[in-house]
Amino acid sequence: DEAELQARFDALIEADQRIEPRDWMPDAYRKTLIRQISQHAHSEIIGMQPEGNWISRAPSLKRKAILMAKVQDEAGHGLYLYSAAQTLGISRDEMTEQLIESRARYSSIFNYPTPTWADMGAIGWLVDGAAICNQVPLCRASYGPYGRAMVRICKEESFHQRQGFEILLELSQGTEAQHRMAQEAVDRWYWPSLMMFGPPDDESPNSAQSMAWKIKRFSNDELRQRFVSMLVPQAEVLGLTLPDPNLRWNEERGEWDMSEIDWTEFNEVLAGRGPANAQRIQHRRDAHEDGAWVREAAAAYAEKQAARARQ
Ligand code: FAQ
Repeated sequence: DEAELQARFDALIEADQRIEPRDWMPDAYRKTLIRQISQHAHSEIIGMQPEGNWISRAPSLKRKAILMAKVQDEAGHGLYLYSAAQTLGISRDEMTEQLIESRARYSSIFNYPTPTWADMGAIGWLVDGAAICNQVPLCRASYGPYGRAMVRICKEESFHQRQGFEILLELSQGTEAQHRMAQEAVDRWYWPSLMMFGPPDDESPNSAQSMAWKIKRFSNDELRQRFVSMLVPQAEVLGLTLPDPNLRWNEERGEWDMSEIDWTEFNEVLAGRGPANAQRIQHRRDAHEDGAWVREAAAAYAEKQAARARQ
């Protein structure tokens, strides 16, 4: 009966074992996973746009090839994640509808524009850096298909972060104008990248339950702190400054003191009023409509094959 199934589920979680698609799971666990995994998938897909903007304008053939490979990786991540969500009983069509009708969330970070080439460096260094900090612990998420997808995704994100770091390093050590461009991109992306970790712990409605289920292993603020610890020495190597005059190590508390994050900005972006929200969704909708003929052709082909098999 239900109580027995619940007890078995609780024991698996307690023992750090994995829950697999055919296992019984509480409805709320299924729902929260569909929410998080589909949001994550949408983020990867929408996240192709800010960098896609620079593929045709990359400063060299080598840079262009690298950027194309990175953006293709993001498409791949989106597809694994949609597949992981599908194992929970939601269809890919349903998730796509939710996204293009603006009923689903995706990461706030992808609603900012990319006016210069240095933004490609800042995205790799800061956005992929934040993604790694957040996602390495997700490799141990209690839901099997999600945790396993994260392993490969994290390996690719590490490469992405290094390529961003390398772009910034080269610009930082370049001409004065290049150095300035690198610094301005870091100034633009630093605060939004800290917002990627979500609201502060005391305003994070989902954290406690997700941590009890071992989907999340660390709180939003813990991961944000870990990210800052990673950035500080790297910024020094880059010769760039993190745009927070109050950033310093607090020996007593054993954490970084920092300025207050502008949560009004975060909430505005979540409400759909960030600098590029409308453009991102419109682009995704147009791409979906433009792809209608491909879906129709694939369906017609599958139907023909099935009819042949029946003969
Ligand atoms: N943006 O209670 P919590 C990438 C929402 S990396 C938008 O703390 P939770 C790689 C949250 O959904 C980016 N919404 O929620 C890449 C919830 O709303 P809901 C994607 C946000 O789930 C790099 C509400 O606020 N990574 O794509 C954000 O426990 C470069 C309350 O928040 C992932 O998705 C935000 N920043 O913790 C691609 C990682 N923060 O659903 C291309 C997996 C919070 O109740 C280029 N996700 N919200 O309506 C997670 O780890 C978690 O879902 C958190 C949020 C940590 C994001």
